[in-house]
Amino acid sequence: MLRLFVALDLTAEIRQRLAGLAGGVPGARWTEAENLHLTLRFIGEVPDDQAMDIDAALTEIRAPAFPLTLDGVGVFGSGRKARVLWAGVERSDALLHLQAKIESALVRCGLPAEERKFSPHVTLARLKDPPADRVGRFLSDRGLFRAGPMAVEHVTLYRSHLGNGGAVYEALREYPLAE
Ligand code: 2AM
Repeated sequence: MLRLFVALDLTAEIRQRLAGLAGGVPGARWTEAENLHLTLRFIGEVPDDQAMDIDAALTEIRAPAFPLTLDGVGVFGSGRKARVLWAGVERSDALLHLQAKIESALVRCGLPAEERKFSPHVTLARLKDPPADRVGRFLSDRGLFRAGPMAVEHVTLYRSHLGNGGAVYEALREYPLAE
């Protein structure tokens, strides 16, 4: 079995900018700069032969390259139930189009359709019982964050290895987007 997800890679420059947002929230587990990415579709555990079908289906996707700009920061959950701090993405029809193509390709491979609406974000930190005032201060201090635009020229199929020190992401394959 392999635990898979499809994501957009970010440039080293943008990852450094994002890593620079870290700090100020007690108990937050900040994503390492090299692990920062934008998930397009979490797949989860699949058997090896289905992973091969997924690879073939992703190879078939035809979608144009596009510019991506990160914009603002936010939180999933609220108060002491805040779970994730994230950087947001400027609205992009090309991104939504690409994500929809990936979703339908994966459903054709036999995966259950994703029921949650796609909300593009880059996870900056995972939280556990954070002090609400510190989360609020993080959001107001970093609210003007913007980075990019960067050219999105491929999508990446990742394997996630779960371990005690947190998940390790292994890039299995890149699928180019059209010029
Ligand atoms: P995230 O985008 O909010 O960080 C690998 O685990 C990636 O898949 C992460 O970026 C993670 O969330 C995303 N993901 C989405 N749904 C998930 C789930 N049910 N379990 C684990 N990761 C999930």
